[in-house]
Amino acid sequence: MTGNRTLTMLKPDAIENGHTGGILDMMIKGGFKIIALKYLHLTNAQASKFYEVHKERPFYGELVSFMTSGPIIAAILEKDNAVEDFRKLIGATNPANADAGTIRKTFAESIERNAVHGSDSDENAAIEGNFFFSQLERF
Ligand code: FUP
Repeated sequence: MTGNRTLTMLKPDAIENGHTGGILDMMIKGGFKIIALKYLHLTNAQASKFYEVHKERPFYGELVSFMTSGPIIAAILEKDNAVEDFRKLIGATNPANADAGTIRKTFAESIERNAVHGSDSDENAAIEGNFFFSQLERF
């Protein structure tokens, strides 16, 4: 079942820039079904925990600061081959390198303010889904 699910966030830049509807539309038209969804403003502790794997990276502090700069939308999405297909739909981390027609090419500002998150493995999709959602919040 995990192989069919991924976790996404619409990041503060995407919300601020009014791209919520456009991005969710691309996800749904891309064949992803919304299983769970919430609008929230991460605390410093929550964002630090979510991005713990990056804590030794030079951009960690800025990443946490950006991710707590405004509200986000978190969602669990379902589709066959969800993790890989979703990473294709969002495009490269740096929108300058992302393919035309991808979410990041269309909506992201920069490598830091890159509009969306997508899990990078089935294992992390499950961990990240559990970070945001209880079983009662999944439909
Ligand atoms: P991705 O899996 O495409 O989201 O990219 P990474 O896991 O490599 O990075 C996680 C987040 O860290 C990115 F979405 C944006 C941020 N980041 C930077 O701010 N600077 C960098 O050089 C690389 C990543």
